[in-house]
Amino acid sequence: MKKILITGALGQIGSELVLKLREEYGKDNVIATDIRETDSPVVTEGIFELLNVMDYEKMLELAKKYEVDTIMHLAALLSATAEAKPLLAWNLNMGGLVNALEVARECNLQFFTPSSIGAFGPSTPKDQTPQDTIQRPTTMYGVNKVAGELLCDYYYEKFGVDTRGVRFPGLISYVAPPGGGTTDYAVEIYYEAWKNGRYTSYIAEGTYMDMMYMPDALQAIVDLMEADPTKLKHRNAFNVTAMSFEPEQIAASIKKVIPGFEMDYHVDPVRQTIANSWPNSIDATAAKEEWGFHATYDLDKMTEDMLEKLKVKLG
Ligand code: VAH
Repeated sequence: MKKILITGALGQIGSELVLKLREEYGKDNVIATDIRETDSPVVTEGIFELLNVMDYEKMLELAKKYEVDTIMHLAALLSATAEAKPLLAWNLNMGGLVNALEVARECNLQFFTPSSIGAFGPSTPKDQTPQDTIQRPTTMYGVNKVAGELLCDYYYEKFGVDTRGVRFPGLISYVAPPGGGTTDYAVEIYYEAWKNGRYTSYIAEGTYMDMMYMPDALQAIVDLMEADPTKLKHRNAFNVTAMSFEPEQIAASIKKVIPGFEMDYHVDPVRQTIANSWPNSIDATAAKEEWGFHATYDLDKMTEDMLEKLKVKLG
């Protein structure tokens, strides 16, 4: 992996992954793309191109123009948005993925795209969900993620494309707020705690979900892409996680820093239904054994860093 094209570069993962890859591989070796331009450093401090991932010809043109050897496909609608607009989600999430895989096949590129714990459903074992288990998700996002995992396996087996991926848990970050996810409450709570000292959670007490701080997620992507391919038995969709918590636990962690913080609940039935269909905790043994995955942030260490960074960001 030396020269990388990234789709969805202004999204929650992309906004930080682009900056990390520019540091690791050099500014001229990271081509950030998204459907819009903003004043983000992703646009202003390196190579940026406008790209709608539904435009295969443009994606192919950019891959050839910059002579990339890797494509990281991040552009997608997240779970709650996908549930509100299921056909748009199918067309964008699957159409964009097929285009990116076709560009990777055509140009012989290494390929990364994230799956999610959303790829599991109510009939999946909920605690310490295994790497290989039943996947019958009941959301359009989950259907997209399972289909995406299978498609990436197919492009590896059939065309020899070096596809790799992880099943991300909820990702928590302070740079670009997430949009349209179910786990976003675990990001919003930090912003609200800092600004107002209180938060109303749309996810119910006792709802456990896997989570990870963004620095660990970014390192996992780099480590997987640089891993020895002969060691990868699973290749795509590795379970990765750092922690699993329910709203009361993240509130308690925040209270250690902001003693007066208060939380109450106003449950959103749509996102609660999605969250209920997902695991309580997943097992990341395969990722640890096959490419040395490890997380460095636990809940309290993440809370400390998030609130520090928001203090600077929000003043
Ligand atoms: C979502 N943040 O909530 C994403 C993620 C596991 C959750 O896929 O849709």
